[in-house]
Amino acid sequence: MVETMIAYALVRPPGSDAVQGLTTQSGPPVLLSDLQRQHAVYCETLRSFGVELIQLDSLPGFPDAYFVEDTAVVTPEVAIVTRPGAPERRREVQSIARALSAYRELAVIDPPGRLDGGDVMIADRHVFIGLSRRTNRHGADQLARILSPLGYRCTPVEVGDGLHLKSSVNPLNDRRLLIRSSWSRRPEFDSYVKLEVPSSETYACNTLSINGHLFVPAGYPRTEAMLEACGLQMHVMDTRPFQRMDGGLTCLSLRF
Ligand code: CIR
Repeated sequence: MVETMIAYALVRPPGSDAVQGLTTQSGPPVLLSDLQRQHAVYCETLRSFGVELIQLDSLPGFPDAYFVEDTAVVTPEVAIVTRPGAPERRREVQSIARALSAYRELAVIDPPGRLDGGDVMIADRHVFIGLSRRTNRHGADQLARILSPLGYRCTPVEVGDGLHLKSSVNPLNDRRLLIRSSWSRRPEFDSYVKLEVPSSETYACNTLSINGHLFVPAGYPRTEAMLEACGLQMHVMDTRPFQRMDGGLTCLSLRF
């Protein structure tokens, strides 16, 4: 894989209503202070990777808005503003479109398309588009119609378990994928070297490889040991507050 250097990461802090966001997790409620503290750690860590942060204001009334990854897909050529699968999240995109218009030409996903950025994994010029509870075939087809003429190969992937495609697979360096073990024989990923995450550690599939660094959720020792093979510098962060809201490291930024 040709590693693209990332110049910018667009982020937005969890707002005062962030604890009311969508989640499938049960258990004690997450604390706003924990979300805010770990978000600040996240931003500082991205900065240490040589990335310039574009920091948007929080968006009152949209408690999931700090999971900015779902609102756009950004390539070197274009920013595609999504139509998030969760109706409550749809109007997060206006402010994202405004911010991204300073950096890229914009394209949009129209109804009846639904697409979450968490379902889009780009490795080299290959775009894997997860078909999930959030992303439908119309959304995937629209994205493919925008990106194919730009020279991207687009492959739909049935997500099944997990919220998004990137809950189960993410690109590392040198044509390696970090992938949940039950997906290791899926034909879509045949041409990659696979590092298989054991089923007890599936959450760790959401590891972010960026500018020669690996940003890894804390608490997954087998995955961490396996990632040593990549020879990249590893940074481990406590993501438990985000996990309670069904989020992880990739969803907290838009990187380009
Ligand atoms: C949601 O359900 O939309 C948020 N609570 C979590 C979104 C996580 N996004 C991502 O993994 N890309």
